[in-house]
Amino acid sequence: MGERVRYAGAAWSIAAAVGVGALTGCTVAPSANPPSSSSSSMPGMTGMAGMAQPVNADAPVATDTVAIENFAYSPATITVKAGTTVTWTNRDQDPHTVTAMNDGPFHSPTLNNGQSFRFTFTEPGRFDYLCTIHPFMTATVVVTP
Ligand SMILES: [Cu+2]
Repeated sequence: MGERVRYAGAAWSIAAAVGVGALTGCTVAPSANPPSSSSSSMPGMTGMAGMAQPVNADAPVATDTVAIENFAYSPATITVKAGTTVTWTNRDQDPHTVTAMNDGPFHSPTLNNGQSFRFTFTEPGRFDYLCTIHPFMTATVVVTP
């Protein structure tokens, strides 16, 4: 009796191994088909790529001046050294704000056309901000030591 049980157990484990092998073959194939959904940090960029945007459209720019125009911050990402005062100027007819996300340190009043906002960055770090009136307007200040 003991012999039969042992034999049955061995047969079962072979079947299980084959099953696992088949499963692995199945899962590898589909995941290899859609390759790089990797750089999906910016969903909107996929559509803009077809509009022949410069590749470095959102590359960091070393400047302390940001224009707000056409419902966007320009440049969208800037780098400054700690201690730098950054100036934003609204060039749109519509009002905008410069408001740090994640409880960040700056929060401008509403800026009307031609008005500016200044903030001095003392701490190194990455500061994402947006316009509270048009929350799709986002940008970043990277402060280096
Ligand atoms: Cu705005």
